[in-house]
Amino acid sequence: MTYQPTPSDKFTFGLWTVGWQGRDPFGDATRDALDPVESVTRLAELGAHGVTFHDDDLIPFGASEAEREGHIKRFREALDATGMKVPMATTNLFTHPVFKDGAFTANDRDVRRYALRKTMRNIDLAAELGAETYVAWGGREGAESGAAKHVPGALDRLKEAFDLLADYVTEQGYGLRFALEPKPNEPRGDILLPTVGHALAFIERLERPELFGVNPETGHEQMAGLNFAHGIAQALWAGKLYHIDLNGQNGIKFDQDLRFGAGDLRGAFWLVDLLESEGYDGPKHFDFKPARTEGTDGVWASAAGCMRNYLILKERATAFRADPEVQQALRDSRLDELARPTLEPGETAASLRGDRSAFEDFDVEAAARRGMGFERLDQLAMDHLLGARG
Ligand code: 3MF
Ligand code: MG
Ligand code: MG
Repeated sequence: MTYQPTPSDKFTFGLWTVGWQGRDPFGDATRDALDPVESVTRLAELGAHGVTFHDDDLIPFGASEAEREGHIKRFREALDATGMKVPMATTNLFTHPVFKDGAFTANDRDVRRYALRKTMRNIDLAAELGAETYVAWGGREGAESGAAKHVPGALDRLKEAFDLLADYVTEQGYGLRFALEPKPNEPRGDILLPTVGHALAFIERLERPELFGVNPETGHEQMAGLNFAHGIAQALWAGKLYHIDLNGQNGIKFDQDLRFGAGDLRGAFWLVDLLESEGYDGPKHFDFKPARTEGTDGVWASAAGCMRNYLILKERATAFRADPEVQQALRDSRLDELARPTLEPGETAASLRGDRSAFEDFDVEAAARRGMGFERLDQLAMDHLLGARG
């Protein structure tokens, strides 16, 4: 295996990822700005399928209409020359100080109206460029202190914003769906819709829930100590995994945005196993930050590493599932029984109550003594992940 990605792998990168200059809360930029055209070209050479962007990644904030057109034209030309796609776009509603108290949920009403207009303008561009997904990460929608934000009221405003945007894409006839990106904190002390579960519940309160899914990010769930693969599994189960942000994170700490495969490697293995075995066919989007210790070569090396690690893990997960000993171990652990409904077809609460074998004659102690075989199963997975089998 060469682990050489091709566009059919559907790997995509945000312009802001490889373009990150290494500025952090304690230090200045360590790299020069990257021209989006160069990012498109280099990522195409590495085997990516496409790029994604925030409005301000492509068109510097405050650019005139003529400058805006110029940036879009050069970008389009690079896409045409390389065959790169733009499956997703998003809005920067967090960098400019005007958004310091949020965008769709800012206490200031004029800021909220401005945020909606900024978003609608970039939705038009996203649709023109053929995007299918519009991501919304509410990085500044939150608070640092209790009385500063009336959360039920803020959720009303968030619903109002998304209902309006859904009406807008419907009226315009754009084939766009929205993907909400949860994050527990950073940059706000606490962010609204902190986890996949919060976002899924919120979506059901919207007027057009079918237009909304989630864009979970590996590190965002892991910052809250959650099992990312479990969150993704629930999003898939709900039919709501519209997009995904892949990266690496080492446990509960600041948002590390490591390249995919770095950080929690076992978590990454189970994630790839899930995406591949459940047939997720959307873009595999990397939202990482090449470490600020790296020069330009290191940027491209870490982008290549994201894709390479995904392909290695895909190979390992496929070998794990195909291994006859694993298949036997799965049966020994009764995964086939889990797939079987608990009730017989047509069975009711009354017939269950009438089944003595389910209760009166059930040997609770014998069932309690059965081993589950999970340790052996997990060691087989570990052997595959470490390349010690198959
Ligand atoms: C922050 C993020 C964001 C979102 C992006 C897309 C800057 O932790 O993950 O990246 O992914 O805004 O909406
Ligand atoms: Mg992030
Ligand atoms: Mg993200």
